[in-house]
Amino acid sequence: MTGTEPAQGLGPGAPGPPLVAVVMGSASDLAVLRGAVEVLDRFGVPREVRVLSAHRTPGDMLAFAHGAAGRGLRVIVAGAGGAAHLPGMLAAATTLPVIGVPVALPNLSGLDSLLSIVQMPRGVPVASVAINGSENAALLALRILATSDASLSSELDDYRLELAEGARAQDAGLMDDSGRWT
Ligand code: C2R
Repeated sequence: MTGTEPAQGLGPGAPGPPLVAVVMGSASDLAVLRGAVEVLDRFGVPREVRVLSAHRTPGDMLAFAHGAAGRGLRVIVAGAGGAAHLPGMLAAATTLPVIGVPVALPNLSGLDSLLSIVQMPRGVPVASVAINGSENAALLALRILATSDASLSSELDDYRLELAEGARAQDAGLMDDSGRWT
């Protein structure tokens, strides 16, 4: 993946210079990170998608991190599994906010990834979402962008109301006509 061409069934994304980068340690993480890409596309926010690894391609990863802010990126979503050093190493090399997505691998079910991401040393912050929670990582990135984008902020408000409507519909679906739980 280069970030400029559609990869493995991902569409091209919204047009324009990317504001959010979705980065993963391996293409095997795409099944999880796809959710983040879909959320960004739904809100029409330009994004790029990269495979970069602190372990396998440390030079490429550092070059990406050093150039990210200068290219206009505002937030980095970084997913990795196992010894998930990628989000922390990106955060070490840029001041852009980095949101980590712990990817679950079979052996330790993602607890290893989660702890690798959240246990950062003082001074080098990385946010984390739940194991495999890539949609929330994208939504958090959108909330960061929305602090300086009123139109995006109002779209996120609409989304919140949509969620509430869905929950109310579930609630209503569980009650019989007399308002009792079925
Ligand atoms: P493969 O499936 O390619 O063997 O990768 C990836 O994120 C993936 O979940 C297995 C797992 O290794 C992870 N990986 C990292 C890093 N690079 C790759 N955690 C890194 O730099 O942190």
